[in-house]
Amino acid sequence: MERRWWHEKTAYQIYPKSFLDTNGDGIGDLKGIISKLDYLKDLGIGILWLSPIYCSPLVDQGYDISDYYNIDPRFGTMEEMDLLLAEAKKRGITVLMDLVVNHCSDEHEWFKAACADPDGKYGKYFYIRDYKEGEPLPCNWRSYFGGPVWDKLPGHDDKIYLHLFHKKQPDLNWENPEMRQDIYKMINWWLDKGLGGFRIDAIINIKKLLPFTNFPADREDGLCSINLELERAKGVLDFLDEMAENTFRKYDAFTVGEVFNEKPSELPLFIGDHGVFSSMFDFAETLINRNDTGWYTQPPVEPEQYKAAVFASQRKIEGVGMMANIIENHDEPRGVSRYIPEGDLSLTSKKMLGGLNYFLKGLPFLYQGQELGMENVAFTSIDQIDDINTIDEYNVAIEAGLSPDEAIKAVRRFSRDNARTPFHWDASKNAGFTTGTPWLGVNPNYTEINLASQLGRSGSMVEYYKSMIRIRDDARYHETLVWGETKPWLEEQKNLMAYIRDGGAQKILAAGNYSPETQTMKLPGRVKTVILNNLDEYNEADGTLTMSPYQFVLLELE
Ligand code: TEU
Ligand code: CA
Repeated sequence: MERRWWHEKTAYQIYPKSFLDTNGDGIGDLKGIISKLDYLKDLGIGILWLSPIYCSPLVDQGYDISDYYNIDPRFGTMEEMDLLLAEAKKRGITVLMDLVVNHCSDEHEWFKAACADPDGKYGKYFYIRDYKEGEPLPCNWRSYFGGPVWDKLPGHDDKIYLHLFHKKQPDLNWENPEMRQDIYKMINWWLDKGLGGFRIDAIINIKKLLPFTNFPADREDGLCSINLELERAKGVLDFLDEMAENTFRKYDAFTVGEVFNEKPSELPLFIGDHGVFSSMFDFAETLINRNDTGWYTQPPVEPEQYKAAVFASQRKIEGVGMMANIIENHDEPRGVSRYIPEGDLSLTSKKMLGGLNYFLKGLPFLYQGQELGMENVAFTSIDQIDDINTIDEYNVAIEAGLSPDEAIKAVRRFSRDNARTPFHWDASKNAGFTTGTPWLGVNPNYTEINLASQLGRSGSMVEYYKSMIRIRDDARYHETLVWGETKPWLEEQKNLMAYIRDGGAQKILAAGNYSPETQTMKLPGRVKTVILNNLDEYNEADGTLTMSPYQFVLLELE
């Protein structure tokens, strides 16, 4: 594997709308991000990914872009964006924007032009089909946010257009070379400006299964999951390779793709030395127990399932490339609430999960608030939810016969709004996020979990994250922790999750007692250094470590 600068970095995702508001309108902004760059630098961050800040009606919180060349005024100005790039650079931080090109907004000028003249140039930028009332649709796919993927083209009773996501997110037609060139031009425009690269949204969706085909319905609505067509659509890598060739490779830009469903043989093509992306997210853990029936039927994750998913990913990347490791992002509930069994959430168990994830092979991507141990929200009513995905899943649960109370309880565990509530800066009103009314309610537990109360306090979550980042950057461990192979240790031992990072000359063991009971672990060798421990105690005797509930240790072996 070729070694690149970004293999060594720790990345951090900012959800700008919820990071820090500086003008009291309740919406986080670029000025807020700029003012916290020192905090991020001090944490040890080398790559910063911003969720979308382009002009947008914000129906899907910026993942519906109406102008790729401008910053939405609610987030700030292009001057502020330039300032952010410059200030980040001074601190050795590379900035990534979100590249959302499977679809745009229905308020984008291309879509407006397509509506004005569906047979003209811009009509071919989208998937538009003729339609007569009462006829079957071209296919029965269900959009990600519910309902058919087809909707009436505004202003035309006899035409429909395709949207895999919300109806205000029309899909771009990647089969059209002219459209693709327009996208490449836009990407290069940003890279010319000094942007370091992109996180690439929903990119697997750009290749459609054509001609449009029906599949057996999987719910009462007569529709089927998008996954069926995704599995069968062939050729996405041809598009991606062309895109990389025309854009990223020319700039040596860093890219991380949102890829859910690659086939094993495709992994090198995605993230190998000459792959189409630098990296892609490992979503294996987020896919545990997922089904097409709806969130309300999804059981909680068991520790053994978590371990199996993580190790399977570690095995498949070995010698190929590096995936970006996450415990959460803006589309997922908070990792600590999801992967730690209910009732066992504590500072210790949060640290264990953080440690088990952080020292895996790959690029660690932290999501804002993860470093504080931010948790899910106990939403009690759908009125507290903004996210279109959660509202859809709530309706699915209601249609299945659940009461509103049961439905909210069932879907709140997965709500994307868990991760989207404002960042907890301090214990003052609205967690110090805004002086106005936050666009989304603050998690009431901010008085206990917030940055001001943790910074500089030894044993706090944020100081623990800082020390993990320092350890990975430390010349004594760096080579092994970045490049060493991951070898599961005592994989069969229930509720023990342990692995050796094997750098040849050096071996480092990461081990977590993923249970509320004391447990013993046979050590693979003599311990030279206890590099990190989430508890003060350390009970080793006769080559065996007795681990307290949710204890996590990082040990250098002799
Ligand atoms: O997510 C793509 C995607 O597949 C999501 O639908 C995901 O399955 C879902 O959020 C899980 O609950 C990306 C963005 O990350 C997401 O925020 C956007 O809503 C979506 O694309 C559309 O742009
Ligand atoms: Ca603001």
